[in-house]
Amino acid sequence: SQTIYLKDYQAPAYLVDHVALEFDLHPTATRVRSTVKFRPNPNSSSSEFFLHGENLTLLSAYINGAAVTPVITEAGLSCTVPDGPFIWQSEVEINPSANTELSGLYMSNGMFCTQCEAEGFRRITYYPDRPDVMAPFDVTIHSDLPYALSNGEPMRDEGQTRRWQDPWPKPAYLFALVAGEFQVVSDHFTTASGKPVDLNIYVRDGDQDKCAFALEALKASMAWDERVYGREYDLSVFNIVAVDDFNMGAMENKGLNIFNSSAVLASPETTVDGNFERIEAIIAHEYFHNWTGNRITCRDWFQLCLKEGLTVFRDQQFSADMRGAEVRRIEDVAALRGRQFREDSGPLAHPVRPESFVEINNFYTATVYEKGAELIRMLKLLVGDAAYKKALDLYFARHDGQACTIEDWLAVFTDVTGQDLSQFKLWYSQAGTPIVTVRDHFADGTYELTLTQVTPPTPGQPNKQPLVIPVALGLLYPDGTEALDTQLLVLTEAEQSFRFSGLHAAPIPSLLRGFSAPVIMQRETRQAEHLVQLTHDPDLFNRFEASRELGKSALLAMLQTEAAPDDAYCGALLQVMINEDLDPAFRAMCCALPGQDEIARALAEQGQTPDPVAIDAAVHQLSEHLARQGLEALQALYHAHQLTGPFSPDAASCGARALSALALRLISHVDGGALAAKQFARADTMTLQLPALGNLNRHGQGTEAVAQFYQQWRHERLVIDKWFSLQVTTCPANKAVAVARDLLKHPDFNLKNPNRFRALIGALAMTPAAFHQADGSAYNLVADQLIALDDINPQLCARMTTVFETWRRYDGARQALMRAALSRLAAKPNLSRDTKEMVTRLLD
Ligand code: BAL
Ligand code: ZN
Repeated sequence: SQTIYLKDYQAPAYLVDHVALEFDLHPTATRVRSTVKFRPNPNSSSSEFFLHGENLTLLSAYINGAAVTPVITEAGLSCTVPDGPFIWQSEVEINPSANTELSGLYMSNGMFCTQCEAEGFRRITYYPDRPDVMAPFDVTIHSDLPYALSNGEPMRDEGQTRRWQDPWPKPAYLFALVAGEFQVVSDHFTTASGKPVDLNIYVRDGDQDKCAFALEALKASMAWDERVYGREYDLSVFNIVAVDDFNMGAMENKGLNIFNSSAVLASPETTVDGNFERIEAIIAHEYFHNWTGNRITCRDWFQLCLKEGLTVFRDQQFSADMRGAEVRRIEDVAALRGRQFREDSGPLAHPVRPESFVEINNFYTATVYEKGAELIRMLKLLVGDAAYKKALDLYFARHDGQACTIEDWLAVFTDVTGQDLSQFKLWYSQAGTPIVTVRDHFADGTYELTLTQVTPPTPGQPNKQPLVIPVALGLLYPDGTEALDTQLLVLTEAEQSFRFSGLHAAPIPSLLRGFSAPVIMQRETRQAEHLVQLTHDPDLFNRFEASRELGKSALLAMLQTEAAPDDAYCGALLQVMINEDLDPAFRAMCCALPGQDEIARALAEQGQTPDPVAIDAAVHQLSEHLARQGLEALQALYHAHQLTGPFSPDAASCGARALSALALRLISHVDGGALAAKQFARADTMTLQLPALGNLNRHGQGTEAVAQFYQQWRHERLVIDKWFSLQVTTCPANKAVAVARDLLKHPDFNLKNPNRFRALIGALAMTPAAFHQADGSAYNLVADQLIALDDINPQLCARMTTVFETWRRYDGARQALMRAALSRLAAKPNLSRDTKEMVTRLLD
């Protein structure tokens, strides 16, 4: 397999002025005719004509109307072409039914559907399939199916021939086509300048009652982007299609977003609160791509963070406005740490802008997306809100219709502020999570704070330079009063000291408020200070941090010294839980115990070897202790936060339900599931039903309810995904492999459906105590399934190998078992390029 390098980028030899595509749709023999107007690129010295193409049968090819015979390889074709502009025409045949990779044109439940990002278009026809070649597309579809959709504006319907015109030049990865039988749910939006837009969601029959929430989220996103970024929609129609078989969450194709059905369909009966939040964010994310991704795209795939980091940042801003900035920030940081810090500390660590890849699909990562968004958040903090807005206005004005780079992006900030961003730019090229160590000293009314930054080595990058790290700091007095309002310290060197005078007592530093930089802050644990912060820090994020630190200390003490559960910590949590001055959503987040993977990571950061089975036992013990200590308060809390009236997924209602769910989960440790059984019996929404079932199963009371749940929901695919996951994540950890083995035999298990595969295999692998059973049985089960999946869907298989990315954290026996499982996968005959790249990086 060939490695591709950023430094080798060459401008395309030919540009495209126009593309016309004509499809004769057929499940096993679709014909695609293309007519492409090429002209030599004045900015390229090459005249070599190469078109990407994979798995295509070329039937005919013409240049300026004369038949030609190109040289064909596995990757594409080359051909002699005239000097000057010319017209290329070709006809190919493809087989959508045989396409289990879900890249290119494929079938899902009898419908035709496409996924072209990153390099799927070359599986549809021969074309320069690279994002810096942008062109307007005309699409004609011949099919007897009731609906046939593509990008842009619909032209007049001519019976079984449907035509679409997309006036906005776009790269091939944004092409989309969908055809099938659908139910359509519609709405309208009028843009700020008064242009009407038809909004449609196309779904399978039976799902039409699950579209209302997504439509509302879409309208809110459209209005938000006008208000906050001054970006209006630019077509008369915006279509969304829900597809059951889809590798990603969703895809931002111009005017025709295609969604994994799990990322768009929602109803109170079938969807939990967390799904509503996720759907709202993904709808916004894909919509926002219309400007950050589509109108301004990436020059090459190394620049992926240009559109993804910025669009994630924009969807985070949107969700903060919709649901509360502080609570959303806590969730976003928890996700960043859970996925990106994990990635950054292991063999898969890579820069936000990678410098090489074998298969670009392997770089749709938490680092590119979530850390990419953190870089933009830091940039905004460093230049200020007003300059950020000016820079974005300049970005849109200067680069509309272009394929850009990170250099272009940073240049608008430099041009607006005059700031030299060369050191900041290191964030894009240097992998790894910086560790900032804190030392402090107080004497004679002066507090001195010394911060040291070190970024540990990552694959291919042994030596790191100091980064620009914005540290938002406040100071508290030991009685909880404020000694210093939030200030922004900017670290640029390996070590820097800061002094604060005129203080009447040694202060408590409230560091990295709002998580102002994606770093690990290390400071000697001081329980008394964290207890003050937990109740007094004006920065809610740092209250949450204090709770995390206390929780980690309590659990580490139990694991390392067999200490008893920490009463002071439990007492403090119960105080927060019942504090009516605080938002219930915040209380629920702040008072959940740290996740098990977080504890394992904390141990690894201290140079110790985590035992996931012991961590699971300690978390259970601590939960039970907390529940016994606060049983009456928890019962009162549970009952006080039962909502009456019709279900609403708004932030306040979700918060109340989250708090009562936390109470129920703790109470179940004492009553063995009695209250959960009552909730399960009366639940009329999934947000009530699913956690009740989880608690029953966690305490050995789930058998009947699990069967009943299946009977109730067997016709709802997305609910059955939950049913698969729940059984492996809530059974005793040492039973999970046996449960998973049984479920693999269930008639509803299907290796070809990515959601179902993740629901069972992904869930097992992401449950630490189940996955890390000392006998290696879960590693083997996952490896067996990945070996079976690789031929069917290499992209998903490669993605799922990341469940092994933390293998170096564990003891020698577990390491050997994980290496053996990965080596078995590596040895599979005809291993895909996708999976091969991943196992090579994992084992290196
Ligand atoms: N561009 C791939 C899906 C997404 O990030 O929206
Ligand atoms: Zn995106």
